Amino acid sequence: MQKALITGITGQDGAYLAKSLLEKGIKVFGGQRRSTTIRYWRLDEMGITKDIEFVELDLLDHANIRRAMEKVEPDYVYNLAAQSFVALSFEQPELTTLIDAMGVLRCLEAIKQVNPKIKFYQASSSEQFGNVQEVPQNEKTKFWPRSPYACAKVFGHNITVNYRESYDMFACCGILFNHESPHRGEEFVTRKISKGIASWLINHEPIVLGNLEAKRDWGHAEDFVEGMQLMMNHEKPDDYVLATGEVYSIKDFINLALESQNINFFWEKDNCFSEDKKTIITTDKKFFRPAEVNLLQGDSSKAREKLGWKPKHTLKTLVKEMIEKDISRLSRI
Ligand code: NDP
Ligand code: GDR
Repeated sequence: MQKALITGITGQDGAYLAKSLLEKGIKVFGGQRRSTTIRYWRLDEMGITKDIEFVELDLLDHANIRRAMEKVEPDYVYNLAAQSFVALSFEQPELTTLIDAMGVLRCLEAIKQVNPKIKFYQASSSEQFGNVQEVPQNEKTKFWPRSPYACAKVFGHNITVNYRESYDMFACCGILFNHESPHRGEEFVTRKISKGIASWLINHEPIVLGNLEAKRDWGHAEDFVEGMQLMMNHEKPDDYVLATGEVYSIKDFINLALESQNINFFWEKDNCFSEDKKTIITTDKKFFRPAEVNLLQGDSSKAREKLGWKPKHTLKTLVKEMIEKDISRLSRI
């Protein structure tokens, strides 16, 4: 039986990837860091917590990572763990760098020492393109990171390529554009909107956001974890962009979300109201970032041609799925 070790098992992608690997008959080991309350809500909702073998794994501790590799003896390591919230990286730049940059190096070193034949996936990000140098962005587009998070991810990306070239390791980077789901963390804008609207339907509390003009290329996490596996099962390790190629603003996302629930609304600048003039969306400067990434649009031709990857979900169905899940969660409280 093949064995996969997933760092970041308690996160959005960790949960979707674990589910998909288990369905393919792969034994899943979930790396989790010590916490007073381990967050299994995603794995529990998917009904897979009991099928995963958990191992202590903190990206801040090299010896701990090495022990996890020795204990599990994995065929695949998917490094999904990160301080993944861009806004927080401006408040905790050093911690973000220790986890998101040095953590990758620690994983690669541990693999090199324990068994260099272990295949390694690094969760690179479209944030690395930041102040985009061309539209759309592909694997050859120059990086221009705009946050401590993105700077750390650029290091993680480059060191993965370097270990592949230096030590002939099977190490690949998936440069993934934003992907969302009903299991997205609540701090990210799409989930803030879906949960916010589900609550607004009950209590009419306005949702307070930041920059509504930023544009993103949003896909569904379920599609993206399939792409990760295609990279790991390809004959040659390489780096690939995964993206839908379609771009929407935060305002567009809100419009789709409200339309999916048949809510009549209108905008006055950055404020959105229901037809009976109740505020649905408003903004506050505190949610703006010191440096913004205004536009991301991915060109995933390479993954489509070489891996046969293609997203199945549309943004419209994703938005509907997210809101409906949040409504059903609230109705159970
Ligand atoms: P999440 O924020 O949902 O999950 C992050 C995971 O990392 C959690 O399981 C968290 O554990 C874990 N983690 C954080 N710090 C450490 C640490 N020091 N040691 C071990 N584990 C740690 O992220 P996503 O699932 O959305 O993203 C997965 C990866 O893909 C991340 O690396 C992210 O940066 C990257 N990415 C994500 C994209 C997206 O749109 N979702 C796009 C491009 C890249 P805990 O539960 O303890 O907090
Ligand atoms: P992002 O996702 O920074 O793209 O990183 P996020 O959802 O946090 O922000 C997207 C855009 O929305 C704007 N925005 C707000 N964002 C948040 N979180 N909260 C708000 O209230 C708000 N209002 C407006 C932001 O300014 C930004 O422009 C995600 C993460 O998953 C990263 O780990 C990953 O690498 C990238 O996607 C690709």
